[in-house]
Amino acid sequence: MRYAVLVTGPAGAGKSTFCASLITHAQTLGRSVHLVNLDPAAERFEYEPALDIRDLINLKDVMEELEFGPNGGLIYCFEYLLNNLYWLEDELGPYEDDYLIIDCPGQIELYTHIPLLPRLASHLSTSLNFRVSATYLIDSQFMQDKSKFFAGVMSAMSCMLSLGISMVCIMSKMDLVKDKKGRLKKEVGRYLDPDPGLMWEEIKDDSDGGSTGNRKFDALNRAVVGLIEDQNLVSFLPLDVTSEDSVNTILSHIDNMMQYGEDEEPRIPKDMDDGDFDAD
Ligand SMILES: Nc1nc2c(ncn2[C@@H]2O[C@H](COP(=O)(O)OP(=O)(O)OP(=O)(O)O)[C@@H](O)[C@H]2O)c(=O)[nH]1
Ligand SMILES: [Mg+2]
Repeated sequence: MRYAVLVTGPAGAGKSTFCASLITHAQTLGRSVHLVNLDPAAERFEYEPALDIRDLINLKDVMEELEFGPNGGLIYCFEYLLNNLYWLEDELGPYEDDYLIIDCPGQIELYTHIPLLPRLASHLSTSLNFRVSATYLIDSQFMQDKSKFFAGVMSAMSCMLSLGISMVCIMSKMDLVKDKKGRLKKEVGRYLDPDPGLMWEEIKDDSDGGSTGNRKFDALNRAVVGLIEDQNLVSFLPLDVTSEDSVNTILSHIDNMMQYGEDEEPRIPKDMDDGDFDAD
């Protein structure tokens, strides 16, 4: 069985740093994982990618030759990749029984405007037989008030719905939001496993106290909270790349999501194993 984790999130959220720390950690566990770079604008990596979109197409060349800007160039690179999927298949050929960590670009255009990454995820799972999952990283420094929290959750949800695969949400750079005693700052901790309903009440109270014009957003805010609750996408795993435990917890969640290793050892259902199941 082959596994692939798409590491997504806005520009600068810490995706490449997280990929490197996952690889370091997997190596200490004696596991074989490979880095795949899908960012044609990437500069350098802590680990050499086993597969790199820059070997197929280079953003700088596209921008120069076709006179595209950076975002148009990026879309062109992805369309080129999707039109040349044989390259991906050839490159992935030797990686049987493997675990790929795929560093993705952050531009939302690739997810929602033109669903290029969703098409790639679907190709990996249906044609190339991978079990595919995703992580979505949000920088903890941007999660310090309610409106940014809602904006962040909406962007994560948009990514999850467009990819159509299981996803864990991660709040990155937690080492930067600790106080001098190493404790997590209260306002950030609150957003890790929040109650959107309670936040809605607070937003409502804020707008009642402030300009009455904001009241017209009550129904919209309530609908957004309802959506977030329905999708069950309200908790974030904290990522502190300086802590092995933190990286380990996240890797276990990802493994669990893809049922990593479960095919190798068939499991006996718990209730048949604990003795209170009588065959007679
Ligand atoms: N303190 C701290 N800094 C971090 C952490 N993760 C990333 N950074 C810093 O944040 C910046 C962006 O990190 P990257 O890993 O390049 O982020 P990215 O999401 O790959 O960025 P793009 O590829 O440009 O979208 C770099 O300067 C990193 O050193 C972290 O966990 N803690
Ligand atoms: Mg990066």
